[in-house]
Amino acid sequence: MDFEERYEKCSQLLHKYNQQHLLTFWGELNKNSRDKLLKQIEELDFKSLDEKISRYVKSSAGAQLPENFAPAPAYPSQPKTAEQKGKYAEAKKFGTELISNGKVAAFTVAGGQGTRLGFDGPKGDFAISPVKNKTLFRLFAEMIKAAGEKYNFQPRWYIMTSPQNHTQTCEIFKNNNFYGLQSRDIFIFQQGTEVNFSSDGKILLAEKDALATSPDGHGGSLKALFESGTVVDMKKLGIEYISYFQVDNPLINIFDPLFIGLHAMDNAEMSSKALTKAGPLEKVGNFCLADGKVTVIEYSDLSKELAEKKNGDGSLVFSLGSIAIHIISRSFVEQLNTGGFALPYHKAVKKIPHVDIRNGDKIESQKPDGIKLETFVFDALPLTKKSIILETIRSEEFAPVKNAIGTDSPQVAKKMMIDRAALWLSQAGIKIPKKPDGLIDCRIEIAPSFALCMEDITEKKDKIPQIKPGDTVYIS
Ligand code: UD2
Repeated sequence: MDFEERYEKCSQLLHKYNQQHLLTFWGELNKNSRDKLLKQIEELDFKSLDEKISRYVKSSAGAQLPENFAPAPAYPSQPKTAEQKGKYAEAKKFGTELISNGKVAAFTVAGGQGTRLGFDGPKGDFAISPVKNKTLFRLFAEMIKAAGEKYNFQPRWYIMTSPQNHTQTCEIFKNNNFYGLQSRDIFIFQQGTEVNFSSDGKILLAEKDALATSPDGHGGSLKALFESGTVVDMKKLGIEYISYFQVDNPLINIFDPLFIGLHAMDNAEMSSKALTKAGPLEKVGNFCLADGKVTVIEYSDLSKELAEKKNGDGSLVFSLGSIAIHIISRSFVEQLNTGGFALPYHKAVKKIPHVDIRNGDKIESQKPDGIKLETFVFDALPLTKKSIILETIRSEEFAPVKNAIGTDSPQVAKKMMIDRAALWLSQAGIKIPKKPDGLIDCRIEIAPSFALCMEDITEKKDKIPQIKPGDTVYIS
C-alpha cells in the first residue's frame, strides 16, 4: 500500500472512531514523521477501542467486584497437621527435583517507572544491599547463579522491560558483564503499550507525530511472554514453570522448592505467595474466593468496612495480602494466548504531557487529567482451573522498595535485609551482638553465593567469623 492509500485508510478509520484529531498536524509533518504516525495508528486495535473507551476511560465506576466473595484458603507457612507435614516434605522433594531438572525459570517484571522512589533509571539498577551496595539486578543475578550451583542446573532468567527502560536495562546488563551469568541465559524482552486518553475518550498525542502511550501493566507480561517468543524458548529448553517476581523485592526467594512443589503437585496453573497483612489497609491486594476461584481484590477496591472486618479471635477476615510472587505454568500462558484471552483494564488518572490539538503547544498538566489503562497479572488467577496460595513470612521474603522515605523505603528494606541475615545466623547458633535496647548492633550482609536460605547457613557455620558490636560484616 502506498503512502496515500495508507493515509486514506487510517483517516477513514479515525473518523469512524471519532479520533480524527490524531491527523491534525499531518500537513506539517515530513515523510519520516508521517510514516511514524501512520504506523502507530495502523497498530491500534480499533475493534476494541469503543468498548475500552466506554467501559474503562469514560466510566467512573471502579473495578467490577464479584457479587459474592469470601477469604481465600491458603497453605500455612508451617505445616500444621501430620498430613500437611507429609505433603510439605513431598512437595519440597518434588520442587527440588523440578529445579534440578531445569524445569523452572526466573522471571522479573521490570517495566515500571519507579516514579515514587524518585530514582532516575530502571529500578533494578537501584543499590540496596546494606554492606556491599549491590543493586537489585545484581542481587537477583547472584541468587540465580547460586541456585544453579546449589541445584546443579543451568538457570535461565527472563526479564520484562518497557519501551521506556528497555535500552537502558540492556546496557546496564552489558556494562556489568551480566553479573557473572552467561549472557545467553538472560532473555530481556519488552512489554506492550496502551495509548493514553483524555477524560472524554480522545487518544492523546505525545508529539505531533506520535501517540501518547504507556506500558500496559504487569498483566501485559502474560501477553509479552507469548508475543516475544519467550514461551517458545522455554518449551525448547523444557522449562515448565515460571517463577514470577517484581523488580522491587530484594528478599525474594526465586527458586523455592516448597512453593514450586506444591504448585506442581496440585496441578495448579498459577499460584501465589501471600502474607498476613500488616494492618487492614496495607496497600496490597486481598486474596479472596469468588465463585470458587481465587481472585485478588486491590486494596483500593475493597471497602473500608470489609477490610476492617474481624473474626471472633480478633484477626482480620481478609487477612491475606498479595505480594506479587507467583508460579505460573508455561502451558497456562500458552493457553491464555491461544484462546483469545483479555484481562480487564484498570484505569489510572495521571498527569500526561501531551500536544494541544488547538495550537500544537505542549501541555504539561498541573493536575492528573490523562488516562492510562493497565492490566494486572493477578487478574489471570480466576481464569485458572486451579490456583493455590502459600502463606509466607514477611521478614523472610518481602521488603519492597517503592517509596523514597517511610513505608517500603530503601531504609526499611536494608534494615529487613540485615534482620533476616541476623536471624539466619542466630538460628545456626552464631552470636549476634545486640544493643541494650535489643536492636542488632552490627551491619550484616550474606552473599547469595553463601546462603540462599536459613538451612544453607548451618552447613557453613564454621566459615563465619565472630561478629563484634558495631562490626560491618560481609559473609561470602
Ligand atoms: C503491587 C500490587 C500490590 C502488591 C504490591 C507488592 C498492583 C496493582 N498492586 O503494587 O497488590 O502485590 O505490588 O509489592 O499490582 N510493572 C511492569 N510493567 C508495568 C507496570 C508495572 O513491569 O506496566 C512492574 C514493576 O516494574 C514492578 C511491578 O510490576 O516490578 C509492580 O509495579 P508497581 O510498583 O506499580 O506495583 P504496586 O506497588 O502498585
